[in-house]
Amino acid sequence: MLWLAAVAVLGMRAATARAEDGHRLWLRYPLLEEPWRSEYRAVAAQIVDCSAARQSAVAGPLRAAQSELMRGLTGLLGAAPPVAGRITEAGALLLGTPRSCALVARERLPLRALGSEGFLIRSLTVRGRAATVIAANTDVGVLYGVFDFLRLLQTHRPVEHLDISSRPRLQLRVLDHWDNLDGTVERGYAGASIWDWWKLPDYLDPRYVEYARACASIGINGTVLNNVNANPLILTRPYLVKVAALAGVLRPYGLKVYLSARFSAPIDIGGLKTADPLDPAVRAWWRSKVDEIYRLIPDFGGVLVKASSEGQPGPQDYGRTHADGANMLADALAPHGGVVMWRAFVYGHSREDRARQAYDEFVPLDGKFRPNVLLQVKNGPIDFQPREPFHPLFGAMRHTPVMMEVQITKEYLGFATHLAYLGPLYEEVLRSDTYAKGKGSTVARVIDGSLFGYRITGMAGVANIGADRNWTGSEFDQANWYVFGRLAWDPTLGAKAIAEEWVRMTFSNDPAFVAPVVAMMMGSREAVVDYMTPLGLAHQMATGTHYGPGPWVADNREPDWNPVYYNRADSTGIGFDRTASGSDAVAQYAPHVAAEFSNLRTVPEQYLLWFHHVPWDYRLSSGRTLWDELALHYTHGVDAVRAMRKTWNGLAAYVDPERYAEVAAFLAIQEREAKWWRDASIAYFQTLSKRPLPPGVAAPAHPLAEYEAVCFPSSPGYPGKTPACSPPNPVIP
Ligand code: GCW
Repeated sequence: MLWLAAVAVLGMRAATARAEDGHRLWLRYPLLEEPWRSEYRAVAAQIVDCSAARQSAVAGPLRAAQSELMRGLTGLLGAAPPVAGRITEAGALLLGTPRSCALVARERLPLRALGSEGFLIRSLTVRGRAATVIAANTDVGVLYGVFDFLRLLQTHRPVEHLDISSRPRLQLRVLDHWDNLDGTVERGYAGASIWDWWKLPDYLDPRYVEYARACASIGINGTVLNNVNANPLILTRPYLVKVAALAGVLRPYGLKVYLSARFSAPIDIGGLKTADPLDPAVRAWWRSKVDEIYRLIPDFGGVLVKASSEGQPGPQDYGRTHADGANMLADALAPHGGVVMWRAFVYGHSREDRARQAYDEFVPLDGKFRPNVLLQVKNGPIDFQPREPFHPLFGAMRHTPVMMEVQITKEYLGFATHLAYLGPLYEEVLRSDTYAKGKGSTVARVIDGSLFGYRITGMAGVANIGADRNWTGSEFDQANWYVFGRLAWDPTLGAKAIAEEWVRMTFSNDPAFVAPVVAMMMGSREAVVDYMTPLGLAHQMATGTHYGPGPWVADNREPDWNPVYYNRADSTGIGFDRTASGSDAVAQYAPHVAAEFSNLRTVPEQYLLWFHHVPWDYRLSSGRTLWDELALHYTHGVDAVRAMRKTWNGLAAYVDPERYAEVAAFLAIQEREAKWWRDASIAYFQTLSKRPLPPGVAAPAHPLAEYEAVCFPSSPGYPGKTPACSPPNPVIP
């Protein structure tokens, strides 16, 4: 009981002392107003610690669950509810598994279908008293149930007559940290890495527990600690000891640890002359390395591998296939129950169309992978753009589990300062229909395994987390971490409903705040698409940093690093012909989808320039020419940001001054940069289209040459690689 009391006291102090700096994410648990406080008090009048063996005293998910419940209720209700070993009053909260709690066992609840992570929350009568039971087959299921129950309270839902059961639809729900061992984060915009490798394993930053709580609260159950552009040192003994210490902190929250493995590690740190996956010495090295890892971390999740991709070493260096490489690692991991997440992000520069390559390389290998290999495929065929059609590998791998990788960090969507809620992006791809087995073969059904019967399923999100107080570099980017977890738990949930949950928990339940903010979030990603890459354009960002517009860039060594490679704009028109008259990448989709995308009349306009090279005077569904429509989209994007600013300006009364000011300042940055994007893009494309701007569309503020000269001596997320800039010209935006 003592620790419960201690947690309660600490929780209360914390709630009053801390400024609203965003650190508490969606787990703020502010004091509820009436009538909710009294209503919920009646349902949460008592916590019953029914674990006969006092399992809740042992560090683990059950203790985490009890402690979270106590923390949440203390904050929300204003006082810690009493804890007792048995039910003594109405409004008891009972949590446990049939094994940990006899009272739960006696209820004979329908738990079987919940699997090892699902939970049930039910209002019932126990020993003549009204009670709410949060039950699961496992302790971690109970933890997820507690977070769900607290979510109901935080969002003002009725809780008197509950009958909820929930289980994750995907097995691996993982964050991929692109964190380097020196503390930098590739494509990270929230400060340094949260992993303090220098002080590990001796010092365990309290942040690790906070991170684990936040992940568990949205069902994330795995974390890849290091960058896919991997430093092999992570696999050396000193680092593995640090990893084991971290794993110990994360374990009670159901989080498994994974590592990115560099394919050449046998050479880099093993002293071998080769990393050929068929070489017996190499195979033996990996087996013993993996055995060593499991001796230190018995529940280690497995490895993530970027190989033969973007300059990383891989099996192709030895004339072997991706399957040869993945299977070698899979064989080493299989005896321990570990998995290999093998990335399909591959491209070679000489190709006519980079969008084709992953499909061309991997489809012939379908069925050749070991059962513990998952192919990790980005949501679109190029690279986390503001909008891409779904990747053609979804639906094409019938015998190899395909998991989806999305980017939570906003490398291509304005870094941390642009407000872009990614729920609609994730939802759009999850709901895309691959037609692999006829209508209804959505990407969600591919990755949840129901379409092809995959035995392992998963979704990965490239984390947007760093050491900034608010974790993600901005308040609204927290929503992207949140929505990723919720959709990985259940890809059929709606982005809008999730946004609403998040707003209510993070800011306020006041309808006068919730409605406009949710609307603003739901439109925000489309605004970015409009001011950066409308109508199916992609990869128009400045080289390397990916900060700001660079549609004119043509001087990169590798053709497919150049925006002009993607926009293909010339005097006749703009867009990448991926139909049969061009690269024919469209043929990689199922015939129904290919036919829709190939046809200029049926291709959704949002993908128009992704699949077609279109004359400037081509008439769109609006009746306007492509050129006019393009200019209007850029302009709408800027207008939408202006509207977001206006909305936010009207909401100061509902938000604490700290967070209000941050969002307001970032929206001002976003407006300036959106205008920069619009102006620079229009200025460039107009030199090719040679057409006047439609009425109502303002001319760019500066001549093209000025936009082309913009160069930044440094920018975040691109450690050590920022291009030389002389003289630096930060005049625009
Ligand atoms: O989007 C690109 C990024 C790289 C990244 C790569 C990948 C980790 O610009 O920074 O490298 O994708 O996904 O491997």
